[in-house]
Amino acid sequence: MSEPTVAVLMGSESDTPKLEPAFDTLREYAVPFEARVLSAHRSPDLVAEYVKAAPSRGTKVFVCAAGMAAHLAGAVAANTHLPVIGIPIRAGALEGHDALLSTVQMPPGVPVATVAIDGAKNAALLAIQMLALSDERLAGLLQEKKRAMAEAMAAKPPIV
Ligand code: RP5
Repeated sequence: MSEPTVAVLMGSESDTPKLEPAFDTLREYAVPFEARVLSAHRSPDLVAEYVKAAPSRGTKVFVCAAGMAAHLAGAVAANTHLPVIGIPIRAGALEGHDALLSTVQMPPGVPVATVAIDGAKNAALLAIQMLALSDERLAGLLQEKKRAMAEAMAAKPPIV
């Protein structure tokens, strides 16, 4: 099995359905990944251990999803020089607004590139765009997709 170039981490099993679009997108581009449940609050030592070992396993980008007082992406970013993309998950009484603010408002020095609430597909695409900086196959595929998107829009008939 190939090494996981992208590590997709989530705070709870209950987040899994929200991450399906990320899994589908990474598969579509044939990017090797693994997905793990690791909680910044429930298993902080495991998070640090996993993140520190990840570069030696071939990981280049982290995608981290969590809901409520989400701090998984921040906790991961605290332990690595690799890029971290955060997905705030819609969950609990505040329906993702809490997770959005916890994920996006990182203090200076420890960035987390935050996508929309439940924005798993864009998180995967952003990870692929980062990898494409040094991967011509991925760069070519991304360009093809952009062209196809523009063509599909141009082919739409007028509404009225
Ligand atoms: C967060 O709390 C998880 O990422 C999840 O979105 C939320 C609820 O977790 P569970 O109580 O369903 O495990 O840590």
